Amino acid sequence: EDTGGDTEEQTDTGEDAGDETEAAEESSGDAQTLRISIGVTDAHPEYEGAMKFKELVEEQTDDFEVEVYHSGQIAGDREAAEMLQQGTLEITIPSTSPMVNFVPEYGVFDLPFTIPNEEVADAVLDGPFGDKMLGMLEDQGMVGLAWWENGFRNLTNSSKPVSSVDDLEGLDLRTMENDIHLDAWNAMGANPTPMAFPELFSALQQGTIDGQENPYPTIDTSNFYEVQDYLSGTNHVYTPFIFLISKQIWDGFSEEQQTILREAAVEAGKFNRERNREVADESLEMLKEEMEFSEITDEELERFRDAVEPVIEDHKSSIGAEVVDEYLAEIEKHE
Ligand code: TK8
Repeated sequence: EDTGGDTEEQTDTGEDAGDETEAAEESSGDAQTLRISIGVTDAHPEYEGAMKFKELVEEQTDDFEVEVYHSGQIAGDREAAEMLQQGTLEITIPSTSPMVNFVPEYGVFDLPFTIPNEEVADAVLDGPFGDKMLGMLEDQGMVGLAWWENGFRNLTNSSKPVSSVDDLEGLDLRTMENDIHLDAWNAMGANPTPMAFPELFSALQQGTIDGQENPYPTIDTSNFYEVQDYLSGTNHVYTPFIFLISKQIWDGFSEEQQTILREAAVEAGKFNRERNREVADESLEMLKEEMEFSEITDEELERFRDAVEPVIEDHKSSIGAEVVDEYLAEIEKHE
C-alpha cells in the first residue's frame, strides 16, 4: 500500500479543507457497493472468478465493496443488462448471446461450429477483434471490461440418447434469448423455445421442455443432471461471458478507480478461464457417471454443420457481413 506522499490530491470540495490524509477519508466508511449479478450458482467457476475480482479490488482500494449475487437472485442475463442501462445494478457477467438484443454484432459468437477450441477463443477475444467487440455496448449504456468464459455448449435431454441430427427431430429444447440459436436448432430439426436461464431448472424438472444446452460446468453445478438423463458431446458453439459495468456508474469513477476495476476484471477473467477448463473436465467425468453420454462422431458432426450452414448465411446481414467476415478471418488466422 502506498503510504508515501500523494502528489495527485483528489479535487477537494472544500468541506474537509483541513483534513489532508487519505486514511481519514478511507476510514469514513463510505465505500461504494458494487453488486455483481450472475445467473449460475456459487459452485460455478464464474462465481469463483467474481470472488477473485472482489478480492483483487478490495485489496487495492477501500473505495469499493464488492457483493456477488449468484443463481439469478437479482436477474437473468438480459434483465440484468437492462438494469445496468438504468444504473440500478452495477455489474453483470452475462453470456454474450442475450446481448444481440442490444447490439446485433454480438451474434458472431452464436454462429455454430466456428471457434474450434479454447486457444483460438483466447486469441480472438484477447486480440484487436475482441477489444473492438468489448467497446460496442457503450452506446447502450454498458462498458465491457473483460472476456470471461462460459465455454463450449453441449446438449442434454430427458427423452432419448442423441447421437445424430435425426435424433433431434421433435425435441422441445430451451435456448437462450437469441434468434441465431433458435434458427440453428430449428434447422437441425428440434423445436426450440427461448427462456431466461433462471427459469430453466424448473422447466426441465416439470417437463415443460425436454432439453437444453450448456457447457459441462453448468450442467453439473446447476444440477441439470438430476432432471436430464442424456448428454451429447455436441460442442456446437463457444459462448464467452462478458464482464459489464453500468456506464452511468462507470463515468462517475476517477481514472485511477477505472484502472483498478478494469485490471481486476481482466485478471479475474484469466483465473475464471483457467478454473473453467479444469472444472469442465471434472464435470464431464462426473456427468458420465450420472447420465448416458453420447459421443458425436466426426462424420455425424459434419451433418450437424451442414444443417446449420444456411443459418450462418441467413444471419450474415442481420449481424453485419463485415463483422462476420472479420470474425471468421480472425479464427482462421489462429487455427
Ligand atoms: C447464466 C447464463 C447461462 C447461459 C444460458 O446467466 O443462459 O444458458 O449459458 O449459463 O449466461
